[in-house]
Amino acid sequence: MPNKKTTTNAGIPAESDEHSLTVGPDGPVLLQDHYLIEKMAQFNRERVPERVVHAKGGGAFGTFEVSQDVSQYTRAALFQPGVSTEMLARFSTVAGELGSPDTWRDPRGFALKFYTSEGNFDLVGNNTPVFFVRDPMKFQDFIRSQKRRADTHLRDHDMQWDFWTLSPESAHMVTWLMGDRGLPKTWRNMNGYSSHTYMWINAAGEQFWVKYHFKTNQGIDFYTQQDGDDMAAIDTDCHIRDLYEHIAKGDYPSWTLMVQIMPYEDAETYRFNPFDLTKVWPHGDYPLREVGTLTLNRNPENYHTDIELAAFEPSNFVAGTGPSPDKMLLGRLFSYPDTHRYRIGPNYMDLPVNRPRATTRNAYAKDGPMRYDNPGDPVYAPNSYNGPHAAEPEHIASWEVEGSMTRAAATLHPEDDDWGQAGTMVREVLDDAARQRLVNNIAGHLLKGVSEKVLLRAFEYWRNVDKDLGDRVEKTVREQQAD
Ligand code: HDE
Repeated sequence: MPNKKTTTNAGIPAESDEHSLTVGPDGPVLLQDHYLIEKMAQFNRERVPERVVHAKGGGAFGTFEVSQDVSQYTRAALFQPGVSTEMLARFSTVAGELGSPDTWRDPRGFALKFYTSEGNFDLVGNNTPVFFVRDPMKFQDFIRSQKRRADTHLRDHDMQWDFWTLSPESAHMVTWLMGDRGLPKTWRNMNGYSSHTYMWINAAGEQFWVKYHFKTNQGIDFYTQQDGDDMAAIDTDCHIRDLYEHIAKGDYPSWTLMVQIMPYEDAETYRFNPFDLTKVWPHGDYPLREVGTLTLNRNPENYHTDIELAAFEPSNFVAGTGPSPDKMLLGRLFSYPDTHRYRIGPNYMDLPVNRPRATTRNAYAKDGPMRYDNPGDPVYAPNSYNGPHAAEPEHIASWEVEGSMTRAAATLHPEDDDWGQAGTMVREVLDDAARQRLVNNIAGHLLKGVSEKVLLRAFEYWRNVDKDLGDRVEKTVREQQAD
């Protein structure tokens, strides 16, 4: 017999796990059966709303160990030589709901929370170094075009390509999406990127621009479209399972953090807009430098508590780090705390997985639903009763701005356009086999219900990326339509 006795939520021993309270064994169920009512009411309230994007995912805890000295660029404690920081990672798809297959073609979320000695630092990236759009005004529309129609409640490739072909800035990211990186074999076999440009600030207050690259130490591996489709029918949770089982058997996945550092003053004259999220900084311009190693070595004890309620927010900047003029990043700084307040509640930061762990919290936030770690008096600042007071920052992350209010596309740098970097990737980064898989993936996706008028735009879209690629895509589609 198990030694633990079932209790109610109030700790009162439950009278039965199986039988409702009735008049006689066959009589009516009684309203005073508090435990039965508690069980049914609790069951109806077990779900929190799933994430509006990145709903399907999984993750684990680990450590980040600094191996190189980058202190000349940042004073952030977690990036100092020899420092080890506990962290949490969550990987995810983007468009699929909670029950969708791990092997749908999609970018993968690569969200990191570092419990640093100066407060929590969150880097919420993807497995791609760029993104589909460069203005937050279009993000909501982009996501809706990837999800479900209003009439059929079905995903619709015509809708996806209608948006993409009317948004040429998406070309670089769609090339990544339709290529091998759009269907990683496991979360262990993919890189993670900040995608955005961020700021680093050193102890002297000097500012630098930085892009983060988490290079997998397990090697890049991917599914072909057919293998991914097959796996979706075999095991919809194969990525969650893979990560959990490898950590459980002590085979800990790791990533090496590399950064690209741009001197602050280079930004203005750089050949690409360094804050345009649809662009990379070619590594020849700003080489990768190693910082340290991220290792995932502890599975969540409870998926709901540790992963479903985890709240990542790009706005958690610790000293020595900061934002950049990237419009998408600045939009995200509002959106993540907003979505957490809606999804989990205003005191989401009170939850163990979201609280700072390596430093004390002296916030004046108080009360509200489900708050259990409430600060005492004084409840205001300034005060003369020994309450916390803000320390004047040694440096505030900042950049120069000028101009009157407007709604306009960002200024173009010499080599800025919507097609060039995608074309360079197709011609110079992909090998023949990868290019052929790209053609097949694009054509296969277009053949699933895309209307003729959108098809014609799609062929032009791909010819703008690379003439040969576009011609091959059109030829493949037309041949298969004729079959
Ligand atoms: Fe997100 N994104 N995002 N996103 N995103 C969310 O926050 C948003 C963008 C990313 O594992 C949401 O907690 C806006 C880029 C990841 O819990 C939401 C914009 C990148 C995750 C949100 C973007 C990301 C999210 C929904 C455009 C890569 C999962 C649930 C301005 C650099 C984090 C949530 C996790 C989740 C907003 C664009 C990555 C709605 C407004 C670009 C990895 O707040």
